[in-house]
Amino acid sequence: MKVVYTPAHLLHDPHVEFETSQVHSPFEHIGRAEAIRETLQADSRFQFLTPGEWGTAPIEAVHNPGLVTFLAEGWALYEAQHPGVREVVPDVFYRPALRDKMSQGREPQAINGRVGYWCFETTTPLTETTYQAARGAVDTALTTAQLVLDGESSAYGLCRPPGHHATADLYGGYCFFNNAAVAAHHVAATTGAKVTILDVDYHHGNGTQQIFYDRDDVQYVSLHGDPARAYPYSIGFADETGTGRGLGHNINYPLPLRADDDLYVSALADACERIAGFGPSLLIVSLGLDTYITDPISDLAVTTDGMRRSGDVVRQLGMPTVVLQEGGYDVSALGANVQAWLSGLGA
Ligand code: Q9C
Ligand code: ZN
Repeated sequence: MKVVYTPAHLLHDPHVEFETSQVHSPFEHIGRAEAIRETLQADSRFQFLTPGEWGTAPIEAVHNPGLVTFLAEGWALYEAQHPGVREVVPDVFYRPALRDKMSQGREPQAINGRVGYWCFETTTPLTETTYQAARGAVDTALTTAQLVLDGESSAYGLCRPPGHHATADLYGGYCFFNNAAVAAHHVAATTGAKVTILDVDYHHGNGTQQIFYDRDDVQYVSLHGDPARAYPYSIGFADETGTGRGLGHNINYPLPLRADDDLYVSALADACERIAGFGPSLLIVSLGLDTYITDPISDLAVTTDGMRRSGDVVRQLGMPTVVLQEGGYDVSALGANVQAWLSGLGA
């Protein structure tokens, strides 16, 4: 199986994360992607290649161009006003309700205001070179999709930073650009084909759901920790099924605490029946390994064998499959879990 990887991810190297009302070292760090790279490079079934450059047009087909501009220039403008700052995190969030009864707000002019306009939470620091890393992750996703369009039955893109929490207008949840959404839209728009995004990250992919919620050409199917207890808390419920033309094309499987391999694989088999019913020409998997039993920020109980079984269930769909890396924070097991999942898929 071909693997797309770029060292550009090393350019996103935040030193702190403000989470659970504490400052700690980031869960989402460069060692994650390097652990996956080392495991797959030691396995002769995987051949590595670097992504091509796709520019900003495929990104701006999904995201607000203002978000792209902000991520490209925001750190330097902020640092100019706050010399010596290493990573930028908002301290004032733009909340539309602040302007209740007034005209709709617009992007603030002051850089401190702009950060809180484009970012929705505190765990996603913007560093001097984050933008280049985020662009590299999108290039990785697009190149991986192109490999499958060109005839590979499956391919894996080692995207970092991840993407599925980024909405059309907002970054957060360790995500800047929605890699899977950019790839899915690019395939749907350029080939006219139907695409499914199957999201198996522990966290609901609120960004991906938002981007495709009113569309009937891209189906979104997600298995995740129930938002009644799990991040992102306000989205990912089973009754969110799409709107307008998109009605019926958004499918959520909120999962209970400590869901084990059998429960997980049976929910995934159900999800795959819904995917087969939609009949896409291409499947994109948002692959998070934070469903793993010892993941430090999650609460499911999937084992490495459960990862292999999951890949096997997806293989049985028999669809051209683009696998893109999302979360997974038990770094000691991350490489083996990706390897197991891709082995199940038929690597
Ligand atoms: N106290 C991905 O897996 N922190 N993002 C949650 C809960 C953010 C996870 C805070 C988790 C984001 C791609
Ligand atoms: Zn996650």
